[in-house]
Amino acid sequence: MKSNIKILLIFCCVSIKITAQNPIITHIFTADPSPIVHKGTLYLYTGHDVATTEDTNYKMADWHVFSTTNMATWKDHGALLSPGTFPWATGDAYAAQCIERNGKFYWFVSTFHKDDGVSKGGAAIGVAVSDSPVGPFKDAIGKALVINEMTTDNKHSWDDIDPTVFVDDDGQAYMYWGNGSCKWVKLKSSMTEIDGAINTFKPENYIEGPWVYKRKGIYYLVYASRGEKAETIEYCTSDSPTGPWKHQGQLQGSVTNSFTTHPGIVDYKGKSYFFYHNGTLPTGGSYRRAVCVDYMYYNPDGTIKKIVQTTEGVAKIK
Ligand code: FUB
Repeated sequence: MKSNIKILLIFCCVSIKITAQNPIITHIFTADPSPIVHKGTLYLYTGHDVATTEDTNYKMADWHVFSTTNMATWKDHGALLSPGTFPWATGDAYAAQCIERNGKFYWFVSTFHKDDGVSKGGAAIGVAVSDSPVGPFKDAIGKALVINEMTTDNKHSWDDIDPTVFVDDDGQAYMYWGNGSCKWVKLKSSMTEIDGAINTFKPENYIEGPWVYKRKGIYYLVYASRGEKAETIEYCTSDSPTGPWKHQGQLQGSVTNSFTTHPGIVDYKGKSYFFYHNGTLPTGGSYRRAVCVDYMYYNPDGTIKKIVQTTEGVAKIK
């Protein structure tokens, strides 16, 4: 009897200590994580690296959706969107973010435009829409929301990437994006039309991958920044979604074996989580990346403690 209790106690301790592992997705190469919580489930939208070990640039076939309710086991809902969904696109499937508004799910993606009568090509932003977080998704507009010709502050053709969309408490939606500079614009409530002029600014050390959100009255702009050898993550805060933004310094150092890293932030079941990618899967690298998650901790004044990257990941929750 006594030994049964001992076994039970050991079992309880082991199960309490169970953690997931980093990377969290291991059966395919994933990048550019974007989490949302809907009806008690955390949905994670990612890109999908399909470059070979010999390739020297990104090859990104499609976007996947994963879900979890315990932060340890992840269901792959498959490649629910690809550049092929957008008749105007040529690929690849660069960073994207899906958000819910009024029961519809809007998946803002960055990909590349065909050289046609509308654009001469280059990176562009599109929107897909669905009634469910796991699709089916269709092109919401039938054309790109942003094309390369709409922003001219950078000369390179891939500056219109990495959309992040945030809806403020008053219902006003904002989209931020950009490589080389951060751009923002208001969106109409349809979520598929731009409202007014595009604005451009350069947060300190900014490269790409903005992620904007509001928490306890503070607006946060988190982004991939210029590190010594590879990208790092820095962030700014503001009391307005339109700035001015106060630089708050580095949030995460470079990641292992990948030049890029990319922030995705969410609160779920009482804890704050920071998603990113690295290149640590076997045969991984800068073009064969893998999504990870670690805890994120706020100070009482709303500033964020530096992210500690771990291989054990976060604890399993109920
Ligand atoms: O995944 C392709 C590009 O690499 C993304 O758009 C950037 O944020 C960087 O992660």
